[in-house]
Amino acid sequence: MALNASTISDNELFFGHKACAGCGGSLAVRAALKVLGPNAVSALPAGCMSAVGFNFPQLSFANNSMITPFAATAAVLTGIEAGLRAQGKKPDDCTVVGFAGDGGTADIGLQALSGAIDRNDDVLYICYDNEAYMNTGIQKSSLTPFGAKTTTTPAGQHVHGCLTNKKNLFQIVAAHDIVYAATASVGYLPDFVRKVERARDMRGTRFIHVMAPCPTGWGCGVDETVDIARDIVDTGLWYLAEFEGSALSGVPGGVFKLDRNPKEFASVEAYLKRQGRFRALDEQEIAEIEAARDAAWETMRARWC
Ligand SMILES: Cc1ncc(C[n+]2csc(CCOP(=O)(O)OP(=O)(O)O)c2C)c(N)n1
Repeated sequence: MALNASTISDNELFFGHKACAGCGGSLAVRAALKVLGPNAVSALPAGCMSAVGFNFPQLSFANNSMITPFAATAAVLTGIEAGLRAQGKKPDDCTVVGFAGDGGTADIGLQALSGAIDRNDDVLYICYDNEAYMNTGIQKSSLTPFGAKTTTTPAGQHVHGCLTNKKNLFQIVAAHDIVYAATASVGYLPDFVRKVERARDMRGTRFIHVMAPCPTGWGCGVDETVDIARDIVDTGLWYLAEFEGSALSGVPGGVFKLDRNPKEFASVEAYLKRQGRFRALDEQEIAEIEAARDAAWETMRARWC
């Protein structure tokens, strides 16, 4: 019998998704949608989450959701929000939310995101960061960290993976004086859930940048996702923070806050060594990564604490 929407019941439609085992991105999307509920309207650009979530008849989104052009996540969110407003829907009842990868956010989608923040459109934008263009086979994005091997930053005898540093997306977004921005990690899920709840209950543009490991691209075990997502925070290579813009904090330029300020960091070397993508790094490069971490924390502690 041919499969189409009229021959399939609602229950049969929601079979789950097609993500790789251990996918951190799908964990982030699932947790966020549990907070936002069935009335949320979501938009996803080309990337893993749209590729694995919309395989008819195995659709995994139980809320209204659509795929956007790669560069247009935030612009489509703007349109959805205007449409819901025209229909008389109350923003408190249905969050308009985007889920885009690091490539779709920090590279190709950045100008659309910047425009939405500038207009202060009433939307929530969640970037799940797996540190590369994973859906097309692990190419470097501007959020790929120094030293990571990808198909476009190979590791060989002379060059050991990615030569550039991770772009500071959180601070780029905060520099817009956005209402609310936060960083998070699927390794600290209650913290992420709390931030989604906070963002849900605010109006204007809100942004959450959540670290979401990808075992396929990172070269780690499929049962290590959550542990590695904790480890990256514990090593200080990622951080949990919030920014409240001037509209929320009343302070010109806004206020940054560190949600976790570890007295001691976990071993960077151990974190790097458990992932195949960093296998080629030598001692000096590992020391450089540690030094960059220390410099970043010195600045954050001096300015935000
Ligand atoms: C304009 C355009 N360029 C390139 C592509 C091909 N493409 C589809 S998904 C993807 C990778 C997306 O990477 P990211 O945004 O980091 O999300 P992830 O796949 O890691 O979830 C690319 C390059 C496209 N769909 N549209």
